[in-house]
Amino acid sequence: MNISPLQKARYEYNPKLPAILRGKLTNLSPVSGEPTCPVADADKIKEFCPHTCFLPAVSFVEGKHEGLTRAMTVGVILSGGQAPGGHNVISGLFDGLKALNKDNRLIGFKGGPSGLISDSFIEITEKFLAPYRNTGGFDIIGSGRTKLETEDQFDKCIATCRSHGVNAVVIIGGDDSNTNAAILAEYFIRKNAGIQVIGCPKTIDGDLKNDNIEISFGFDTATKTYSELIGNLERDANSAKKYWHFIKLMGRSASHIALECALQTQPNVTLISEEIEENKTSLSDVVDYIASAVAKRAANGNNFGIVLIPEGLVEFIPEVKALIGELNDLLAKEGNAYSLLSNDKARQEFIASHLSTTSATAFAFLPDGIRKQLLMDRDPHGNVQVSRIETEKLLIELVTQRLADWKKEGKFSGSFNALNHFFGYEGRCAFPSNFDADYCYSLGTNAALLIACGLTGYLSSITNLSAPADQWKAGGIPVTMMMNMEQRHGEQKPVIRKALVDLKDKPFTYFAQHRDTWAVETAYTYPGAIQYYGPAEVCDRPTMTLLLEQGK
Ligand code: FBP
Repeated sequence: MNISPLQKARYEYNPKLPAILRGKLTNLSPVSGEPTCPVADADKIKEFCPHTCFLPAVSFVEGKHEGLTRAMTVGVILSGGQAPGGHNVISGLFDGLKALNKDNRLIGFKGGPSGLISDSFIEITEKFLAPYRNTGGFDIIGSGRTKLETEDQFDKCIATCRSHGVNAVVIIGGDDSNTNAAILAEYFIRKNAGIQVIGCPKTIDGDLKNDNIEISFGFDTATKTYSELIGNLERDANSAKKYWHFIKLMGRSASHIALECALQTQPNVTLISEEIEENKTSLSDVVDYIASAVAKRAANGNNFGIVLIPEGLVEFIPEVKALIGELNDLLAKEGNAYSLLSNDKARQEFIASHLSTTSATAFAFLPDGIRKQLLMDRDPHGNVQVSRIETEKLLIELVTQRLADWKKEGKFSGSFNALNHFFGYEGRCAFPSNFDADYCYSLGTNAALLIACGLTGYLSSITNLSAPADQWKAGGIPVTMMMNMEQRHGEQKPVIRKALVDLKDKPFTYFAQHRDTWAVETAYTYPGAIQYYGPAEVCDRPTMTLLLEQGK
């Protein structure tokens, strides 16, 4: 048996669409709103994206629009890290295209952006797609992290598209991939290529959002998967009463995943990177904060607990952030000289000799393993690979030392046994929750419509997501609206600004109001496994972040 009973049952699931997308798609028409503006650096973004900057947001209403039924061939790529629901975006796109014109075709380029460059493809047919409907993973066509940035790559994309008669490309990706989408859309316009580009907001990290992109897909399922596991550990800890579990959670720079999991499980300590940066909390103070919670609980006889750590934490601790900034620039400029050095010792000496005094001190303070992890290759977009930095182990080591000091000083009399965990990859390919299955199918259907309307440089946007699916709204926003200028690989580049946790918004303020109680008491909540069948309040419930953001 290679199909589980759940997988078989999920093939029968009919994703819910917003009411506006449930009828005949050919009876819909786009309505343009006010011109939009980049989040910052509008003049610079306009220089890079003259045709797609300041475009209006669009929404769909009932009405007639010319050309929706023209025959189209669309290409699709999955880009970056896996996120539950990608297969449903493709299903929605396929069904949407076929609903507009049964002769429309969908071509999947394999392995992410590189498939578009090298023309590695498969035509998506109903028979091919059927076993992937409502399933997790990106295995239908694979994904990749190749950055589309050179004109040579763009020209190869045009050649590939022309060879298949592709009129539009859908890029299913996160902030970096949709930055690629915006740049590609501009290039295609500039070259008169007649190829549109539409993005779909993917990433478990939840950091691709604004008023019109309320959540990126995959965040819902991934956080529910991690929260189930955290809840199970909480119950285990509260049963055995002998371990502290230090759990690092994926999410890159943003702490949305850690915050959402904290809201769902009420652990003893949750670090929020954005707050640590705002308060300029040093590594030593972070250690103090955790050790104090351990000591307070020990004083009540509770030598157990749960600590949640966002994976990007180190990038936000002021002294480590400054160090990473210097390392990024240094590796961008002196990467060749650095890579010619024959061993770790010589490399670390080379680095230390090129750093400012403060950063050299911070570098020297870190354990050898973490120093090596900070020097690992950046990803193709220039990001430090934070998922590979073992912050949870670093914190266990430092908290153990601190508590040993406090024991000598008579400030701590309990026991401290810590176990480390990293939850990341195990949440990226789960069967999409009903929310993600519905949301993704809607994003894909909506993308087909945006293409049929002739739009380019737009992100598929489904909003009002804390309401039942039939009340969701459909439309599109220009990608440029989310862009600003940032330093990448030692240069200023136009990129989508990552949406970090807003310390003034309701999800964080709710957490901040409760965390002192959660730290001392054992106030755990156990969300249990994702449920696909049963009452809507159990199966269709969106994240607490979304509910709190939308005042529910
Ligand atoms: P995206 O930004 O591409 O969606 O990636 C999400 C993510 O899961 C991050 O949370 C994590 O840091 C990273 O991918 C890990 O990358 P890789 O899969 O290359 O190890």
